[in-house]
Amino acid sequence: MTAAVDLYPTRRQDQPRWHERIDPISYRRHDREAPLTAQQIDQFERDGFLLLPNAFSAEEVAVFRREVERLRSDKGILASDAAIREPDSGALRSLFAIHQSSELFARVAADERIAAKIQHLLDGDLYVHQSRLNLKPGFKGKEFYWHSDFETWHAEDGLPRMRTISCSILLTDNSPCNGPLLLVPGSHRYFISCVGETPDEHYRRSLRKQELGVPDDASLADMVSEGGITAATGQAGSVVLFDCNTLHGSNSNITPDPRSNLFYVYNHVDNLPVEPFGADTPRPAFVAERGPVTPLRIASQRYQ
Ligand code: AKG
Repeated sequence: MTAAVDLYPTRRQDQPRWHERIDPISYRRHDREAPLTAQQIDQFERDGFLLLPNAFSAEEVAVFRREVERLRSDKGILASDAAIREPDSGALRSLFAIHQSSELFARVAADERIAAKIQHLLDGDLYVHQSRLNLKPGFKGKEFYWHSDFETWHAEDGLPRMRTISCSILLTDNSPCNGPLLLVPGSHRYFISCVGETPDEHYRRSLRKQELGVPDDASLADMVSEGGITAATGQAGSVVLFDCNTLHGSNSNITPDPRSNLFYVYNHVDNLPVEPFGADTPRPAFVAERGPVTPLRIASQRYQ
């Protein structure tokens, strides 16, 4: 097999470099069937993310939260590699592959209120590359340092192109204080190659605290001085769609109020991972689906 061309080199040089994005942002413009307005598509194109306030009702969020409690008390899941703990307190930080461990969260992944919008933006069939629940309990929930997801997915999973969108569903209110997702508008237009070689099984460390595959301070400062920072605050049930290359992160939660969010990463079926571009071995399937995949069957869903 010939190696795929690396359009976004990273973790190879001793100096960070900026590369212009080669891939489209929204692969399909607005048309009569679009489940997004022309303004929403323009906003996603310009900022690299889009907020959808109150996409799910309070009753639906209550159903999701009951399911989170069920997963959190499942001893088998808690003992698996998919359960990630905070490095210091040992508190549960993330649960991966929730679309596989939960029938309910598999249905949510296919919910037309999110998946149809992403299908339009990526123009074609989708599958879930990764899913996770990020719990940020009051007082104990720690930060996620600034990064572009695509940098890691390209280097460690072998995702070849930027044709991937994440969706975060807010399961608690995300206030300015309890560690909401922070995004840098416009950062999705440049790929910042990072410095440093990927160690073996890097995911075991990076999922708890990411230190490699993060942009250098000067690049971050430039990006932020250009685009600023937007906090994706909103009521539980709101949704954030963000491009795979938008720089994002979040602060620790030192308030008493928990911040829990669900994440789904949708990839276009033509963009399946190949060999990793910056690591010796790919990450395991619970963190990066490698296929073969069946396209998601998007449908209207009701939860009770
Ligand atoms: C990620 O999952 O890549 C994140 O950056 C999550 C950030 C958060 O949960 O605040």
